[in-house]
Amino acid sequence: AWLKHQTSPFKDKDGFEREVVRHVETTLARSLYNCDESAAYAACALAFRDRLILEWNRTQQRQTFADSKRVYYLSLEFLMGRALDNAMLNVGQKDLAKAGLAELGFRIEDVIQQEHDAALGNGGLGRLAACFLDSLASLNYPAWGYGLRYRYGIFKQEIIDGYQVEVPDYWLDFNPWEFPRHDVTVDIQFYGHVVKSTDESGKTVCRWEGGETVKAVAYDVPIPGYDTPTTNNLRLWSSKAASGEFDFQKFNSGDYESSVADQQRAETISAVLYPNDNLDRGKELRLKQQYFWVAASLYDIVRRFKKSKRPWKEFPDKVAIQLNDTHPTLAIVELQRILVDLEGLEWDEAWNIVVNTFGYTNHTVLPEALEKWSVPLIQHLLPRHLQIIYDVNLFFLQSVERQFPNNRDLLREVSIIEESQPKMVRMAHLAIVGSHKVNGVAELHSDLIKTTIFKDFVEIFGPDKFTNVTNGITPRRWLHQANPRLSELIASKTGGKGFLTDLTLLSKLELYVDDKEFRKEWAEIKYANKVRLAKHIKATTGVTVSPSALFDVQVKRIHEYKRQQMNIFGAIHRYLTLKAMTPEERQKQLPRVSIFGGKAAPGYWMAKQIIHLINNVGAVVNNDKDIGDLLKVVFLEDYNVSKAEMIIPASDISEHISTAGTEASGTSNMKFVLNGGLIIGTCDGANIEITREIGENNIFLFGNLAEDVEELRHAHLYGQHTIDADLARVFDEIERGTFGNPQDFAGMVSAVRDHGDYYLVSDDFHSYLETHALVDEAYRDQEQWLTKCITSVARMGFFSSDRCINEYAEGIWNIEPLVVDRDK
Ligand code: 26M
Repeated sequence: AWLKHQTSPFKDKDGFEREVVRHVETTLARSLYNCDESAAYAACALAFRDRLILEWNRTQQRQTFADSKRVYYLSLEFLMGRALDNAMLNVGQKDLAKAGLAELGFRIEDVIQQEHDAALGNGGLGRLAACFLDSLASLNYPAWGYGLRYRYGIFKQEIIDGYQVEVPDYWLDFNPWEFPRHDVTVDIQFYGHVVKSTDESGKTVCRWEGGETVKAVAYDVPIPGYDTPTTNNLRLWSSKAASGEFDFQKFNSGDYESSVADQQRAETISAVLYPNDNLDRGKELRLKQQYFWVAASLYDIVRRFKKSKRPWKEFPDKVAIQLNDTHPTLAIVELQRILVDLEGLEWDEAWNIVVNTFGYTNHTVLPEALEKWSVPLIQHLLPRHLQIIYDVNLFFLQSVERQFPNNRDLLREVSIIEESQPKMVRMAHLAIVGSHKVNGVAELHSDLIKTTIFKDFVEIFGPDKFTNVTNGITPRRWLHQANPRLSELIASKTGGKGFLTDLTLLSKLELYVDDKEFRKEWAEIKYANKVRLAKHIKATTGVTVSPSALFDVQVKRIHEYKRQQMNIFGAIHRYLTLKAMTPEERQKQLPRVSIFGGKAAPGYWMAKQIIHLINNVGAVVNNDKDIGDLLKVVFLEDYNVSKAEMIIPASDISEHISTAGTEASGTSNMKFVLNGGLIIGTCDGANIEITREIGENNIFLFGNLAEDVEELRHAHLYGQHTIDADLARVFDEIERGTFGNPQDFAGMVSAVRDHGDYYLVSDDFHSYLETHALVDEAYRDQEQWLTKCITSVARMGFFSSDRCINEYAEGIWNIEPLVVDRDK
C-alpha cells in the first residue's frame, strides 16, 4: 500500500531512466555510448541508493522523535549478499527498473549479476543476522545492526586440480551501499594499566591508563524494509590509526617506517574476516577485533542514550542489546566499566542495568566452538576488563555458594574462569551471567543446552532465563527474489503478495494441490530453475547434466559434523552398484546428479580432504561411459549467498544430515523446502520442527537419535562395533586407488574406521542408503512427488524470520514496532 504513496526521486520508468542517465554522465563521468553492464549496474545502484536515503533519514528522525526503545543486534558477521535486487523489490520498483533498463539496452538480470556479494560472514550465523535485519525493518522495529567493516570478506574459493585454493575477497572497490561517517569516530584503547585511587568520599575508583589508541570510523548501510518506508541502519566500524594519516612527528624525525607501521597495525584490526565456522582459535587479533567493535558500538549506544538526559536506571527501557553468539560478550564487561568507572554508579546498580540490557543467543553445542580466552592475553590487552570479569565471577560464585552451600564441584563447573594452565575465561558463562535471557535456535538445540552444556545454570537461575527461538528466513530474499516465478504463481493463488509479509497465508495453497493447471505451472517452474542450474554447471565445471535427473544438493560449510563425507561415500556406493549391474538393469535406474558446494576453513585439513575426494569421484564417475546420465557428481566452486539464490530453487532433494544433536538449527533446510524441494535429513536442529509442520510423509528422515549418540560413541571406543558392510566396500574401492592416490584420503577413511567414528557415519550409513532408495522410488512417481512439494510449501509459514523476530521482540527485547502513517 505504501508503495503507491512514495515520493521522489523517481515515480515512473522515465524518471528512473533520467536518474540512471544522470548518474552515468555525472557521478560516473561516462558517456552513455560507452556505458557497459558494470556502469549500468553502478548507475542503477546509485539511483536506488538515492531513493533509500530519504526514507533512511526520515526513519531515524521518526525513531528519535518517538523516543522508541531500540534493539541493537551485535554480530561479527552479516552475510548480506547482493543489495540491488533486494532494494528494488523492497521498495516495489523492480518492474519499473526492468522496463527502464530495457529501454537503455540492458537486461536487468545481467545488471544485477554485476554486483559483488557483501560476504561479511562464514555461514548460517552471519546469514541469520542478515535475515533478521530484513525482518526488523519490514516489521518496523527500531533496530540497528552493529558489525565490522572487513576489507576482506570470506575468501573466494577456487578449485584447482580438485583442491580448494583460497583467494582474497577484496570487495570494497565500488560499494555504493555504504556511507562513510568521518564525523562519527570513537577512540579505542588497548593495553596499558589500571590506576587505583580514592575519591573525596573515600570510594575506590579505577582508571584505565596508557597503552595505545586506535580510531573506529563508522560506515552506515541502509536496510530497507519490504513494502514500508522504514529503513534501518547497519553500522560497520573500520579501524584506522588514531593520529590520522600517519604520525608526522615520527615522520619528520625520520622515523618514516615506524609511522607507516603504526598505521598499518591499526588498519589490520578490521582487515579480514576470520574464516572459521564453528571453530574457535584463540588469536590475539581476533580478540582485538571483538573489543574494538564492542567498545565502539557501546560508546555509540551510550552517547545516544545520554542525549535523552534520562536517569541511568532507565537504560534498559530504551536499549536492548542482543549478542549473536559469544563473540560480543565483552560488551557486558564494557558496559559495566562505563557505568562504574566513567559514570560513577555503584556496582550493584550498574550490574542490574547490564543484566537487564543484554540477551545472549547460543548457536552451537560443539565443544571446539565454545569461546575461551586466556587470562594472560586479556590481562595484557584489557587489564581493567579482566579485573571486572574477576569481580563479576566473585559475586556470582558467592551467590551460588549461598544457594548451594559446600558444593565445590558446582563452583568449579560454573565458574567464568577455568582453572587450567593457563587460566581461561569461558565466554559463554560470562554471557549467561550477564544476560537476562539465553536462547537456543531450534527446539532440540534449546533443550540440549538446558540439559547438557548449561544445565548447572538452569539450576542456579531457574528455567525461565532459558528459552527457545526457532530460527527463520526472510521470504523476500529466499522466495520472492530467488524464485520470482514461483512467488508470482503463489501470489496468484493466495490473493496477492500478502504471503510475503504473512507467510502463514501459504496454507491457502493446499486448496490447489489437485489443480491440474496449477500443478503443471509449478512443475514447469522447477524444471526451468533446473535448466538454469544445469547451464551454470556446464559453464563452470564443463559437466553436462540432464535437467530431468533428480538433483540432489548439499551446499553448506564443509564440516565433519555436517557429514559431507557420508554423502560422497553414498555416491561412491551408488556408482559401484550401477557398475555391478547389467546394461538392462542399469537402464531401469533413476538418473541422479549429486551436487556439492561449500568452503572449508583454510586450516581444516579433514574438510579439505572431503572436497578433494568429491572432486576426484566426480572426475571418475562423470567420465564413465557405462554410467552416462545415471550419476553425475559435481562440486560447485565458491558457494555464497548469490549462488545459493540460484542453486536452492533448482533442488529436488537436499541433504541436512548432521550427526543428531550437532547442528543447532540449520536454515538452508527451510530455504529448500520453501522453494519446493524435499529434504533428506536426520532428526536434528530445525529438521524436527520442519517435520512437525509439513508432516512426516513429506520428509525423508533417517539415522540415530540425539539421545543414542553418547552410547554409540562409547561402543566405538570400546570395540563393540563392526563397520557397516556397504561402507567397508566403499573404503576398499578408495584404497584400491579408483579415485586417485588412496593416501590422499587415508585420514577420512581412518577417522571412521579406526579412530572412533566420532560423527557416527558408520552407524547411520545403512539407514542413509535405504532412505535414498526410498527417495528414488518416490521420485519415480512424479505426481505424488509434486503433491509432497506443494503440500510442504503450503505448511512452511512458521519459518519466516518475521515470526522469529516477533518472538524476540516480545519475549526478550520488549520492543514494539513504530508504525508509520503510510499516507504521509
Ligand atoms: C570462531 C573463531 C574465529 C572465527 C570464527 C569463529 C566462529 C564463527 C562462527 C565460531 C562459531 C561460529 O558460528 C557458530 C555457527 O555458525 N552456528 C550456526 O548458527 C546457525 C544460525 O543459528 C545455525 O543454523 C547452525 O546450525 C549453526 O551451526
